[in-house]
Amino acid sequence: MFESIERVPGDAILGLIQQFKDDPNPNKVDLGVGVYRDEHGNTPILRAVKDAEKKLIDTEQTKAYIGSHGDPQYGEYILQTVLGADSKVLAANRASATQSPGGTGALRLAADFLVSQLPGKAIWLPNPTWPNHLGVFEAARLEIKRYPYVDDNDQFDFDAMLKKLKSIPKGDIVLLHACCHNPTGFDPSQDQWHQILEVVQDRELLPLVDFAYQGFGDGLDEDAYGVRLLADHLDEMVITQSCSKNFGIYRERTGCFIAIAKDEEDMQDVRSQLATTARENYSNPPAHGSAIVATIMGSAELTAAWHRELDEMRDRINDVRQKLVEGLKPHGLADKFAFITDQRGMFSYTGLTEDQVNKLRDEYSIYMVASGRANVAGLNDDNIEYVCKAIADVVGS
Ligand code: PLP
Ligand code: TYF
Repeated sequence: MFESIERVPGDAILGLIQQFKDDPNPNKVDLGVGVYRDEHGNTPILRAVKDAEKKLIDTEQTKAYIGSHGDPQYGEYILQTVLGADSKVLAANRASATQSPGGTGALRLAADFLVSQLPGKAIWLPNPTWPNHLGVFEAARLEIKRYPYVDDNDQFDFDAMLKKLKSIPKGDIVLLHACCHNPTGFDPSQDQWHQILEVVQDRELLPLVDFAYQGFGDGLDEDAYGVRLLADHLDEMVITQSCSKNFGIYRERTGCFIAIAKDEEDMQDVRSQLATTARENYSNPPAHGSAIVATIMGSAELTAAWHRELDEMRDRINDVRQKLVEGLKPHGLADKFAFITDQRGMFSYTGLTEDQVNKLRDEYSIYMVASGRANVAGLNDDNIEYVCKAIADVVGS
């Protein structure tokens, strides 16, 4: 039977991990997959996470099923982190949290829920977006449409985005990246978020806000500006959250699907459906990551430690952005790449073409995504000069 099955290529971004590993060049630089790296190129376990795990070893009482919505205490902490402790949505009991296997699991829950409960609605994704959005939504048979996000020079094109959003059929779903847009690094300003809100209200759209990098842009609260603005002014929206990056617990698969309804009654109806969606996918979410997060957030000391480490990660990323532009100065390229310091999060759409990306890989063993997306967290004092020289070579300066 299996002889008729076709082999398909793997995920292009994850494929870079293996290509990089196999490269014997001692000067190789990994700017590919979106995991944070410290100044030594490592992705260490946060101290707050290690301490929480030690605590858990002694205090964890059971490994019995956690329930389809996951740990309610974890859900409460995530709601407060995302929406703000003083959120009027929380005060009115209008938000439901369903713990999910990572942000990807939350996206799949969202897609299955939307297809089964709001059939006939298309979802509008920015172009470009994280490629797995397409994979997850296609797999769930959600109809996908696109709105532009960058212009021909790979710069943020808010006017084009807004113009398209204004033409979306009433009642459709629009996916917005809350912060640290993947792959471009370009985020709407606060003023632009207000304009997005106006269009969403006018077209009666349902926003799906993907929040995978809270704390990696400008800070936990700062990065939540757009999400909280929408939540404060809309009756209904959905949010997919991830703890992979901001707690550095990528492989623990820890995320959350949040649904906001117009009142508690509707919220409970939605919530009941989500339990079914979760059960039909994987029954119960994995518990270790959410236990780590809840342990940290339940302790003032561990929360302070986590905040310090998150600040460190964010500061390093923003510092390295400055250093990259400075490093390009001697090559006469500082102005051309000045936009890199305006971008936020790990990713930078560099504007490099696929040919230039290939040349960087083949001649310098510098790995980035074919679209020209670089994970700037892969840069450090040891490799930044080498990377700047290589970029100057491939752009022909
Ligand atoms: N959404 C975006 C935009 C991402 O970049 C990622 C990255 O992995 C995710 C969601 C999913 O994250 P997770 O690893 O928690 O599934
Ligand atoms: O975009 C990235 O690099 C991260 C990690 O299928 C990732 O979001 C990439 C591809 C994928 C899963 C995670």
